[in-house]
Order: sequence, then structure tokens, then C-alpha cells
Amino acid sequence: MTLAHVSEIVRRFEADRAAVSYAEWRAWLAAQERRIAIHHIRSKLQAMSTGHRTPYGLAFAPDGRLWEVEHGPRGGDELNLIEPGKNYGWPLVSYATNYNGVPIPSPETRPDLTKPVVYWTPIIGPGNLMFYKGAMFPQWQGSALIGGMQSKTLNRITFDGKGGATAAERWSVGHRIRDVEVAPDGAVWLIEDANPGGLFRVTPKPQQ
Ligand SMILES: [Ca+2]
Repeated sequence: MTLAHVSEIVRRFEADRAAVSYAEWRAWLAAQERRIAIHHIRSKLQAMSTGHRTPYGLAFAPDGRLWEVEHGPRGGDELNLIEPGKNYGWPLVSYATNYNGVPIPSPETRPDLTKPVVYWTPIIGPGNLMFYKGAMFPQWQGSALIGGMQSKTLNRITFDGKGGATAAERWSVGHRIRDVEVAPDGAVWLIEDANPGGLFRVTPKPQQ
């Protein structure tokens, strides 16, 4: 129902109540309810966190923690543990240098800002972030996988369950990996950032 339509119903109601049908009133009331609901939702919205540069991936770990990967400029790609109300530093601090060579203050200089849990200098150019869950790679259960576009790698991150993380493994795959997903059978799909690009299915090496 458009605003013009609502105005027309109100005008006719004020002129002559009988000119407005029950169905029209129902539609008008439903529109009012939607408007109130949207207003209510908007009033509840707030920024979860600030100070992000170029987020490329956001995912919940099996323990419910929320993680994010983002690109730094010349250096300083980050894996962040996202918590409400925190400022993640950009553009005030970074483990990086600007593209024009101008240094950026180190996160160590601003203890009030939240540091990344893992950072990459030189960069990997993260394409996404996802948590592995599947049967084919049981040793990866609970690990995160990150495609590297700049580094042409697949990266595995492990977690200590207390908010810590480690860049545990990195495989060179020779393609700019934009996204990583897990198939229902536990195989890993990699999609390449290229035109034409490839889609690769990763499975364990058969035992000799
Ligand atoms: Ca940061």
C-alpha cells in the first residue's frame, strides 16, 4: 500500500465513513502495524563494532564466538574476534603501511583499541572465512579455512577455545581463492577469483 493510497483512505474516511470498506481498513491497519514494527526494529539497531577496514569474511565458530577477516593496506590483514562495542582500530592503527608509504601507528600504541588475534604482513588477501565441519577431514573439525587471493593459498586457522587463534597451516594452491565452502560429504570447494575462474574440489589424498 503506497502512501498516496493511505492518504486517499484517510481522506475518504474523514469525508464519509461509509465510503471506506472494511477490507481497505484492514489493509491500512496492516500497513500501520508494519510501520510501527519497522520503527521498533530501527530503534533497536546499533553498531556491533567499529574500526573495520575491508571486511571479507564473517563467521561464527562452533563455540558461538564471532570472527571476521579483513584486508589491511600494505600489510596488516587481520583476523578479529568480534565483541560488542569494540573498536578494531582502522584508520587509527594497523600492522601496516599505507599504499603511499606513509606509516600507520602500531596497535601497540593504542591499548584502548582492539588488536587483531592474527595478522598477516605480508598480506594473504583473505577471500572469506568459514569453519570446517565434515567427515572427510576430521583433523580440521573446528578449524577455520580462509582463501588467500593475493597469496594464492588456502589457510587453516586453529582456535584455543579461549579467544586465541593460530595460523596453523598454509597451502599454496596457485589460484586466487575467493571463497571456500564445505560440501555435504565433507569435501572442500574452492572458487577462484578470475575470469574465467576455476572451481576446485579438495579431498584427502588416497592412502598408499
Ligand atoms: Ca584492526
